[in-house]
Amino acid sequence: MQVPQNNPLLQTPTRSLPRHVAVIGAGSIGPDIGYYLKSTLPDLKLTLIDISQAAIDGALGRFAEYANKALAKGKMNAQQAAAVQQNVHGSTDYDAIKGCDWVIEAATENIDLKRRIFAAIEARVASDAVITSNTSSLPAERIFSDLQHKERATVTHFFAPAWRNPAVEVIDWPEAAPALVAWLRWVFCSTGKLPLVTSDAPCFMLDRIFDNWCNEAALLLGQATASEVDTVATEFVHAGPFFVLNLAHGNPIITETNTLQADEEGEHYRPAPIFKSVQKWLTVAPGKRVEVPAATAQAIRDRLLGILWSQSVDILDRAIGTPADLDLGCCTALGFKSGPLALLRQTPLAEAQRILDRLAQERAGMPMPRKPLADYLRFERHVLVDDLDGVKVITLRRPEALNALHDEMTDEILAVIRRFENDPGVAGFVITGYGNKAFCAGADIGRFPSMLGDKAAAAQYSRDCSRLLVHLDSMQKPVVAALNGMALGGGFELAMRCHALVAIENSWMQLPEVSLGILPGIGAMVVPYRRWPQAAGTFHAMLRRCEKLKAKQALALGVVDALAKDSSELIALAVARVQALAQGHSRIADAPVAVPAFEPMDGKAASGMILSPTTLALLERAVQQAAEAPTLAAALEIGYLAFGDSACTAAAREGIAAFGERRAPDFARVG
Ligand code: DAK
Repeated sequence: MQVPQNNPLLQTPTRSLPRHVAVIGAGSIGPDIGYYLKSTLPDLKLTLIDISQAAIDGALGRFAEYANKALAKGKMNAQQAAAVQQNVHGSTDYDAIKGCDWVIEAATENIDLKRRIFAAIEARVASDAVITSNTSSLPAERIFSDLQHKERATVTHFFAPAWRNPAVEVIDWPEAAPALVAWLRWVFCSTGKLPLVTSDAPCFMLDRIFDNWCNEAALLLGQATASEVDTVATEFVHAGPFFVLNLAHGNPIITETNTLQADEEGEHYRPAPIFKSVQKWLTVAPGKRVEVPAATAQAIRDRLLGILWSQSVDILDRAIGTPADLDLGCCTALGFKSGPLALLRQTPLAEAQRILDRLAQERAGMPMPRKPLADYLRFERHVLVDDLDGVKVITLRRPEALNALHDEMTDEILAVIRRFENDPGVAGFVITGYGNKAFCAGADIGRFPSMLGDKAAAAQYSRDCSRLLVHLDSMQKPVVAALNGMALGGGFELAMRCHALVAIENSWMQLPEVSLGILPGIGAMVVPYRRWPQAAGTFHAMLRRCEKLKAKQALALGVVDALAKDSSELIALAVARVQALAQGHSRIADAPVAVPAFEPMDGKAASGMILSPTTLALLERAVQQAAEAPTLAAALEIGYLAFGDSACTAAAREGIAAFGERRAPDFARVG
C-alpha cells in the first residue's frame, strides 16, 4: 500500500483529471463549485442539476456575471471567459448525469433528501464514478449508508465563496477507498484548492470551530450586545460572528449543526435558543467598532478564545485533523487573522490556562486539554515534510501568499534540515512549493514596511534572513530545489543556494526587487555570478530590468539541471538528483569573479515600468563590488549593506507602499 504523502502532488494519481462533472443543486454554493471547476479545467463538461429551472437559469447567469467581472479585472482573457461558460449544461432531469466521472451533491442539508439524491445518482452513473457531498455537518457514514459502492463516495466540503475560497475539507471515512481520498487531494491541489483531510466527526473540523464560535457569541448576549461581541471578535477575525451570520443567513444552520453536536456529544453544544427568534443581528460592519467596557471586553475575549482552544484541542485529541491544517484552514476558510494554535503560541501558557479554566467554569462539559498545552504546539505550520526513498521533501505551504517566505517559514525549513542532516538514513533534501502555481513568490512583502529607514537594522535583517541560505552553503548533504512554478525574488534566492535546481517546464524565475525600490539583498547580486558566470548577461537583465527567466532558457544556461512535464516527474527528478549528489556537490566559488560591464539602459523594467535611478545605481555598484570581493562571505556582506542603503531611499518607501496599496509605484516622482 502507498503511504499517503502530506504534499498531495507527491502521490501518483490513480486516475486522470475529471472530464464530466455534475453538480446537484443550483442554489448558492453548487454553481460556485461548478464555476471553480470550469475556470481551472476549461475543457470540462459540467452539468448542473436542480428541480427548479429558474435556479438553473440563475446559476448560468451567475457564470456569465463572474466571467465578465474576471475579464474586466484582467484575471481572465476573452478566450478564458468564453471557455468557462462553454460546455455548461443545466437540466432538471437526472438522466443528464449519465457518463459523469464525478458527481458533487450540493443540495439542502437534509439527510433523507441526500439519500434519495445518492440513490438517483447511483442508478445512473458507472460503479466507479466518484460521488461526493458538500455537506458541512452530516457524517459520511450516515449519508452514504445506502450506497452500493461506498468506496467511491465521500464528503468534499467547500467554503463560501467556493469559486475563490481555496479550502476544501476531504473526509477520510472508513469506507472510502484510500485511492479516492488521494485522488481528490491531488485534483484539488492541482487546481488551486487547499484540500484539508479530516475524519468523519459531525461538522468535521472547521465547522466545529465556526459553529461553536458563533454559538458562544450568541450565548454571550446576556452580558454583551452583538456589536460589542463583534467589536472584540475582530481582534481575531476579519469580520465578527454576528456580521458573518447576517451575511450568510446562518442562524438556522447553527441551530441545526449545534443540535447535531448536542445530540451526539452532549448538552454543552446545544444551540442558543435566540437563534430561532432572530432574523438579523444588530451589529457593526468590519472596520467599525463600539466602545466596550473593559470587564465586558475581557469576558468576551476570554470566552471566544476559550471556545477556540477548547475546540482545537478536542479536534487534535480526537485526530479529526492535523494542527497545521487546523490553523491554515481557520485562516483561509473562516477568515481568522491567526489560527487558534498560533494564538495559543502567542499567549503565555498560564494566561491560556486561566482562560480555559474560566471556560470550564462557565461552560461545563466543553472539551479541555488532555495533555500539557505546550504539547499541542509542536508542529510545523508552514512546511510539509515527506520522505521519498530516504530523501526528505520539504514543501513550502503558504497558499494564501503563493508560498512567500517569512521568518517563521525560514526557521521551519532550517529546523527540518537540522533535524535530519546528521541522520545516516537521510540522503538529502528537496525543497518545493505547494500547488502548481508557485515555488515561492519571494519574501513576504507585507513584512517589509517595518524595516525601512534604518540602514544598520535593515542590513542586520539581511544577515538574519540569510541564516538558512548560509547554512545551505556549508551543508554536506545535498539539497535540490524543485521549481513547481514561479520562483520570485527571495524564492529564487533560496533556490539558487540549493545544490541543484530542477524545474517544471512552464515555471519561471524573476528578480522583481528593483520594481519595489529595493535590492535583492540575500544573495542574488552575488551568487549567480559566482555560480553561473556564463549566464552573467542574463542575470544583469534579471536584476536591472526584472526580466523573466523561463525554465527552458535556464536549462540552456545551465542554471537548471533538468526539466519535468508534471509534478510527479518533477519530484522524481529532484529525488534522483539528490541521490546522484550523495557523494558530494560543488560549492559556490569563493574567489572573485569578472562580471561584464553594465551597458547603458533606458531605466525601465521589461514591463515598461519606470524604475528608480537611485535603486539602479545602488544595484550596479553592489554587483560590481561584490564580484571583486575576495570571498563569498565578503561578497554577501556587500549585498547586505547595499540592501541597508536601499531600505533608506524614497524609492523603497514608494515601492513597498505601492505594493500594499495595489497600485503602480511612481519612481519618476521620487527618483
Ligand atoms: N508577499 C506577500 N503576499 C504575496 C506575495 C508576496 N511576495 N506574492 C503574492 N502574494 C499574495 C497576493 O497579495 C495575493 O493575496 P490576496 O490578495 O489574495 O490576499 C495572493 O498572494 C495571490 O496573488 P495574486 O492574486 O497577485 O496572484 P496573481 O496570479 O494575480 O499574480 C504575482 C501573481 C506573483 C504576479 C503577483 O502576486 C505578484 O506580483 N506578487 C508579488 C511578487 C513579488 O514582487 N515578490 C517579491 C519579490 S521581492 C531581503 C529579504 C528578502 C528579499 C529582499 C531582501 N532582506 C532581508 C534584505 C526578497 C525580496 C523579494 O522577494
